[in-house]
Amino acid sequence: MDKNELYAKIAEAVVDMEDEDVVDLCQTAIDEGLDAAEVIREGLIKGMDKVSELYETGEYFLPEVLTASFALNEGVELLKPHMKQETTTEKVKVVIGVVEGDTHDIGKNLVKIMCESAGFEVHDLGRDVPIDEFIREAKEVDADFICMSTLMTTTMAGMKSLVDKLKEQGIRDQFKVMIGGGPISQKFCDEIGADAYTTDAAAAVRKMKELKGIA
Ligand code: B12
Repeated sequence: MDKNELYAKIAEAVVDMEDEDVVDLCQTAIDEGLDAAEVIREGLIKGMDKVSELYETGEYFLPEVLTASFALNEGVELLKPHMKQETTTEKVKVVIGVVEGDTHDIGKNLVKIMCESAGFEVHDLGRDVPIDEFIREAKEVDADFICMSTLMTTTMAGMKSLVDKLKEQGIRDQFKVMIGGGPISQKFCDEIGADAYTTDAAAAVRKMKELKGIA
């Protein structure tokens, strides 16, 4: 099977909530020597994008979305050990989480996986994380990056609050603040004074390398 055909089938299996098919097809992709990160990007995420569309148009409801996200996660679990592991000479430390009030963590988990496969040290705080907890952890591990994710407009304000708190504590320059998630934009990033925003997980890692001066 042509790789694009296989990616389309993986996406379709996510949309159809067929977790066993997702796992089998991801295994086929690995057996055929395809790049695990590409399988996630071109297969699993494309499928989840379609699920989002179906939810927006009222064809899918929360139970379908949840079941599809389980199927996506099964695929991610299978692919994770096959991600190419880069090694960076410089240790890059990342604190990541979903801001308080929000439990959407699919995107955050993908950013985490991409960071890990780039050889970064990742401290995952999970979801629904209080802003002070991001700061506490970042100080404790002496992080390079604080990465916040949110999918809800109601929780975006937490991101501004983190930047403001860092300023108040006189430690704004100690960390690079990266933000992402559905409602986030470059405009919002500029407005709140965060350091960077990207639309996807692979770009997030490229941006982090750029900011750290490791190409
Ligand atoms: C899946 C989903 C769910 C799942 C979540 C499962 C899970 N474990 O995450 C379930 C079914 C549980 C769910 C629940 C709810 N949901 Co929901 N959900 C979605 C849906 C359909 C898709 C989101 C998704 O996973 N996309 C796929 C991932 C891969 O994309 P992503 O997260 O954007 O991540 C990528 C990039 O953004 C980027 N990125 C992400 N994070 C970061 C971080 C950094 C630092 C960087 C650089 C990049 C980056 O990289 C990622 C990968 O490339 C969206 C619809 C949509 N259009 O987004 C609604 C949506 C987000 N949900 C919504 C709502 C309202 C809810 C509920 C409140 C519903 C309810 N009535 O109970 C609850 C949430 C409860 C809570 N407080 O958290 C709304 C939010 C509306 C708003 N204005 O805020 C949306 C937009 C749907 C809608 N149009 O109404 N949901």
